[in-house]
Amino acid sequence: MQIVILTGAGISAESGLGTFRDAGGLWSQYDLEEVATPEGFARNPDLVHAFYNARRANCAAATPNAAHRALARLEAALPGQVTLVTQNVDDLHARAGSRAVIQMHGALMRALCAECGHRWPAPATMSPTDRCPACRRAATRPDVVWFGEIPYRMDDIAAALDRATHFAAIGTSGQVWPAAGFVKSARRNGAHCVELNLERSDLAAMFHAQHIGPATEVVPAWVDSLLAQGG
Ligand code: BJW
Repeated sequence: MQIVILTGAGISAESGLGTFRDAGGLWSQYDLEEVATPEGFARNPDLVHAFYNARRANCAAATPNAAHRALARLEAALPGQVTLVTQNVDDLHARAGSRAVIQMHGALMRALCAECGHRWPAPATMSPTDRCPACRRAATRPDVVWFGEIPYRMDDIAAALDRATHFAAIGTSGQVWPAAGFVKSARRNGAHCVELNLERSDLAAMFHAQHIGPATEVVPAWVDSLLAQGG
């Protein structure tokens, strides 16, 4: 069994972290062009840093929930057979005990120098005048992937999708590419594809089955059923 799991903001919703596109989500409060594009950052770095500083504080105060913990349990029970790809920039999978996590949209808790590419643990509060510890230039930014930028570790993800026998998308609306295309790739390669979400997503027809409900309920139950199949 080779299982690829894609998670989105919905898995962290019950830990108190906001989703993007649900009613009351981040994109109803902020203009994504202003806070999640390189052009927005160039126009107003103070605003963008304030947006991510607040989210970093929320993330630090949040704790992993039963869905994060269930995925860590799955990885521990099936060593070498689980690839966890998350679009989330929070660190709740790692704090729940998952080891092999691909954070394709980066990490809130890391800083990146836009000039020299150096990465380091982000301070709680970042500002446009912060200097890179390696090259000393004031070109620091959150190490997250904005619209128009290329997500991380796409080669590793493509290789995992190529060998997948099972694919699960958890708590993601399927509206952002390239992650929205993963189900099609996995399915083309013969994987059994399931969606776990509060509601059917825009991509629902691409999946063989749905598990509808809050992640803290449907994810542990799905993990139990996979392990009962013999792993
Ligand atoms: C629950 C729940 C509970 C709630 N239990 N479920 C035109 C057409 C097609 C594509 C494009 C286009 N124009 C531009 C593009 C490409 C663009 C794109 O996709 N745009 C779309 C808006 C159309 N994509 C990009 O630019 C990407 N780069 C790219 O394509 O590069 C080219 C390239 C790729 C590959 C190889 C080579 C070249 C980059 C995308 C970067 C996205 N960045 C963000 C911000 C990151 C930093 C941050 O966090 O601030 O990533 S945007 C935001 O959306 C964030 C998320 O990771 C991402 C996905 O959101 P997610 O996780 O799905 O959240 P929601 O809120 O949408 O959904 C929540 C779901 O949870 C819902 O379904 C709920 O029902 C559910 N839920 N509570 C279970 N308790």
